Amino acid sequence: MSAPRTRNCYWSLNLCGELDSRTEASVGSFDARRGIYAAPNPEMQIAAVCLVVRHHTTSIPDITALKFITCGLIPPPKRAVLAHLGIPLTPGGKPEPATPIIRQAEVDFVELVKGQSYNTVLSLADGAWNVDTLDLLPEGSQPQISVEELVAAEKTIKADKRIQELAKAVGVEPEQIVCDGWSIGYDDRFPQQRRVQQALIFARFGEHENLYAHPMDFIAVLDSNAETVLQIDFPPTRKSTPNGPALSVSTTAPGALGAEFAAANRDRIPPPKKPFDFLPDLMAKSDPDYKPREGLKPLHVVQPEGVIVHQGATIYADAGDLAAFTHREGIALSTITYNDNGEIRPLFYRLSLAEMVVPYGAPEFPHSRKFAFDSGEYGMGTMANELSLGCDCLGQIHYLPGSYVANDGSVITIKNVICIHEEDNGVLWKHTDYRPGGRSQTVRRRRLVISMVCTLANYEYIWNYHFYQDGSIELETRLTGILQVYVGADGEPNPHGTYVAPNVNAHYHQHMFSLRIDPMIDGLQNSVMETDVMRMPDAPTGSVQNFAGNAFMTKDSLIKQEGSRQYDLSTDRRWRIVNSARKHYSSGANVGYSIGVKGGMVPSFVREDSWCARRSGFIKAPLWVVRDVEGPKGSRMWPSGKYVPQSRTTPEDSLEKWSTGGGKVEDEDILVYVTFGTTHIPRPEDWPVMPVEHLNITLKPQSFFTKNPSMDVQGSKDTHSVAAFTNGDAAGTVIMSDAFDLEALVHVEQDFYDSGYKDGHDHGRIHGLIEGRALGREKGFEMWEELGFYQGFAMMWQSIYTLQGRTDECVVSVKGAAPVTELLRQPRDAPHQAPLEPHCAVPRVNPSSADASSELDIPKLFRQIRSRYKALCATLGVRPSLRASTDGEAAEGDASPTGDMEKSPGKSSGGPVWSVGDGTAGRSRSSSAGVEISF
Ligand SMILES: [Cu+2]
Repeated sequence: MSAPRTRNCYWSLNLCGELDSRTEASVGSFDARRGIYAAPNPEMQIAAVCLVVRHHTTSIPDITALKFITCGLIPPPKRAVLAHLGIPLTPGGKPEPATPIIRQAEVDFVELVKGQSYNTVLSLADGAWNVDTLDLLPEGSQPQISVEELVAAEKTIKADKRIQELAKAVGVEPEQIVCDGWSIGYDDRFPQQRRVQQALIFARFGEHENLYAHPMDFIAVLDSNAETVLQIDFPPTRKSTPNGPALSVSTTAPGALGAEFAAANRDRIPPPKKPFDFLPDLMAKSDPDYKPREGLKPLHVVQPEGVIVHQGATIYADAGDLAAFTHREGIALSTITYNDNGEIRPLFYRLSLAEMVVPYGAPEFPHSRKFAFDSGEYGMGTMANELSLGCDCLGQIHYLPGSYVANDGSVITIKNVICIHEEDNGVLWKHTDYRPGGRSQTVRRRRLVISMVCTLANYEYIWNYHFYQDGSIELETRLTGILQVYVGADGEPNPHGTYVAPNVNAHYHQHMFSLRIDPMIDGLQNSVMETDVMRMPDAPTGSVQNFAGNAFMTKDSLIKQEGSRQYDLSTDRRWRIVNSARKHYSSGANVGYSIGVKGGMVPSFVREDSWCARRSGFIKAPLWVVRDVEGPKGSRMWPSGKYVPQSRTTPEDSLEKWSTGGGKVEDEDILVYVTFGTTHIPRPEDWPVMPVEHLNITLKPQSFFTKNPSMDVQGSKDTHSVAAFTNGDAAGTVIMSDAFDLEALVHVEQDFYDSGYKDGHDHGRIHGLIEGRALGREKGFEMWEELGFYQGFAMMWQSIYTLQGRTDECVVSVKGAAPVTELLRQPRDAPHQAPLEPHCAVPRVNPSSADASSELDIPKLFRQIRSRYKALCATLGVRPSLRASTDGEAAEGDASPTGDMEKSPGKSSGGPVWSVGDGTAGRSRSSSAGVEISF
């Protein structure tokens, strides 16, 4: 049955659950549709299945006391599911006709009396479950460790008398003992048939306080079925020696079973007492310096018109089978398709986190057995949190529940285990035509998020599957929580860890994940292409083929046989899943999806034959390609085998063994496993709770769509976005707008720049004006001082002439000189040439501001005035005394204050001036410019 699809329905996927399938949920435009495994709700199904198993086993003498470990759905055959959903197997082909799907469940349980483990498969017929098979698991196979077993470990440890004595000896009371149950890792001192855990022990000195701040100096091993302590191991310590740190024991190999503390050859180490809380009320009590950070304003995610459909064209989640949850993988996404302009194109049959391991780097026993397979040994789903609206998830959220089986066969349901919502993720694409008047287009990136948060004792993993409008998918893994720590003695050297706090040793470790990709790129027959980017071979710089030496190219190699591939940084190696049955209309390449691994590529640092790598072969390579093989209990699934706890070698049914099968993987129904991770060298800043770390693996269309499939996404202008800052209040402080939101925050840097620029400009202008005015005043003083001298000179001679009654006497000493009276007369008809009445010609205001178009030439005016003065002096027979300068230059009559100003702005190289601004202006005139007037 195909989902109804409109043009605003793009992504389609099923969240394939344990036993449930048809939750009729509808939030916003999530379109619920009847699932493929039609069955009632999971709680009823898990309980019903376990009841049938219990009844069935009553007649079997070897089975008396049951401990249920897992109960889940066996994935139906792939082709039947695709036929049922109307998804074609070939590019543009027709789906196969639907056939009935028989739902099957499987249960793993432990028989407590004999300590044996069983697997049973049941089928649903006419609404009733019937047992099909019941198999005793091979000796030593252990189903995953249940939540109840982890919790029970603490009870067992606390109750143990010897542990109580050991704790007491370092000041810890019995009720203060706490512990984390852990998978044993690798410890061949215990038979595999015995169901064991190790227990990492801490002290807790107050309710809810951070117990990891107080690690104890011994580690126990317990029997999970008998609930008794089997062994207490005492890690050795290190001492500094001239040859480097030396252990207190002779070897990093395991000690003898039952060995006493003395064998560790060291002193007891009391747990550090200093509290390192993470709950605010406890921090307020325990840390005198603690003060809640202030100033954060509310940030709301508002989706007034609901979710998913945005302006008629964005992403769309068809969450039909809404159980969404498996006890082992947590989120499992199935049958992901993309509606490419009406053609439903299959992409991925199933995506999930199939396995992970966390190897620690300290070699001394028992730290060396510390490497947990958090997915395969505990179950990522069973470790999941119940999420909290408004804390874990913002906006309009659709939650899905998840259920798993309890030891007694009842059901444990986590109500809000999977969160589905939309997020803005910045810009999807943008271009601006930079030319004047050019237009720009910005489209926001909206993503659909399907997420889950899991707590693995001290640590947290956040799993976010992102679906984008450009056809790409991303698995983002976020790591947070509290570091796994052990106690360090005072001054103990620490070559394999970091003291994140005094005596709190966080060992180096890696987080290695295996993403299982079951691809169906335009159909089931797919291949994996490896691409290396390289310099053009045999073409040195200067050669005919590559004269400039710049040429580089790609080399494609098809992976033809099952196996693994290593990453190669030198060739920027990449992989893509392709379908050779369809080519891109333009690039000519096979349609495909590339696997972006750069957000999580990491080499493994444990040795290939280490305890850890023997069990976790998947960490040996970043990429694995194998055939999918469907058996009676489903496809190839688990990289480290189905039964992971206490395994010691590479299981037959595991990725490493499949990859050596030599099967053809060209144009086949294949599986791709991607190993990604991070190396965690702890920082003190990771303590007491680690800020989140991100790893991102992407699946991106490559030659799959004709062009960017998100060109149809509309640009939008968010009306809730406002400027982050206003002009400021009266006190000059910046005020944050009440309507502050994300958009404003995004622009905050530009806003700061703009306001900084404006402030700087305004301030600079004020200083420029002050300086300019001072300079102008100085220069103006010089000019008017000179002019005043000439004017005074003229007025004096005019008075003398008037007194003596001379009118047109001409004492000609300079050829062509005009009569004195004429020289002295103010030529009102030509004010610009008025020589000795300068106030008529020389402007008293800044001509540039009075009249920008003024053609006034002050230097020219000064030259004219000086000429007339010299002519007058010649006529009168007196020696001219030019005021512009006292040196010889002045005699030339060319030096002018304004001329100087033009030549060297800012320098006062003209004649001496009275100082300005000192209150003595006009009175302390320099005497150097001697005035000699002779009659
Ligand atoms: Cu870590």
